[in-house]
Amino acid sequence: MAYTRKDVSTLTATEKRRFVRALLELKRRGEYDDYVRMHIEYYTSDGEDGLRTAHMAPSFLPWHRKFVLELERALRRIDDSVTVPYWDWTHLRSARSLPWSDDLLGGNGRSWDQQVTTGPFAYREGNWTIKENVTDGRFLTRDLGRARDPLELPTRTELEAALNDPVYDVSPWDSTVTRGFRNKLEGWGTGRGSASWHTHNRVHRWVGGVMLGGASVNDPVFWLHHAFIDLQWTRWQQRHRGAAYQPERPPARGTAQYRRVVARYEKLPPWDVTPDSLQDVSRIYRYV
Ligand code: CU1
Ligand code: CU1
Repeated sequence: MAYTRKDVSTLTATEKRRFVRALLELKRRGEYDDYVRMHIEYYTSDGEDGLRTAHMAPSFLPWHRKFVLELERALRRIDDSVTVPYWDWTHLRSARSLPWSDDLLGGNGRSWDQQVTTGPFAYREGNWTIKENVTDGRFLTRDLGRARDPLELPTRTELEAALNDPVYDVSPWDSTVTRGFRNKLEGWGTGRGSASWHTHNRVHRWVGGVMLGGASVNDPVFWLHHAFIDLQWTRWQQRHRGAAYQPERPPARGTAQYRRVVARYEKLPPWDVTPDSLQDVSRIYRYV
């Protein structure tokens, strides 16, 4: 039986408590930081050599689908009632709405050092010390809406524009493409500053703090954000029946993207799965 992932605004008090408790237990065991490390390790961009898997590439969606699934499996080994909820930022658009409540992820960072001081992940609670990629401090940081230079969350219209694109991705399969569902959702744009951050990327910018870089997994909102991104892939498939992951075949030897992207039937590192095998997960979970 497939389990369900819920909209965070529909969680009961008990569901919130159990989700938080499972995250804290995973952190206490030292396993949570393995996920932070893995995300840092796979943070390869266009400008670097080598295979891109997690970002700026077609496999952005299957990579994060598998990544959330692995985390969710670890949480469910601790408490089998737990699933990763999703944050629909087209509806929950304020720093005072969910998921920023004291009984879930806690609130904004304080003004002078962006330190989160409320909720279960506040440093002073002693259960959420940042261990990977510590630059400014060992505490969780946020700057919701970016106080000094305010920024809005992406709109429903922007998300719809991504969902309406019937093509999954196009050559050269990187952060520069302007067509295709994948980059319209991942959100690499042209121009400078906030005008160039769209959809998925813009949400990372809006949350700020540790969510800005490769160590973004240090903020548990990462999972709620990526569950919602993952839901968009499912919606896109429903809207464009028969459309599938691209590229179907690997870029040819001698071309710029040779060995830089994962094709539909190739292995998606670090796992022994292909993008094709991750296209339909309806037997594992579904969204409500
Ligand atoms: Cu990522
Ligand atoms: Cu992300």
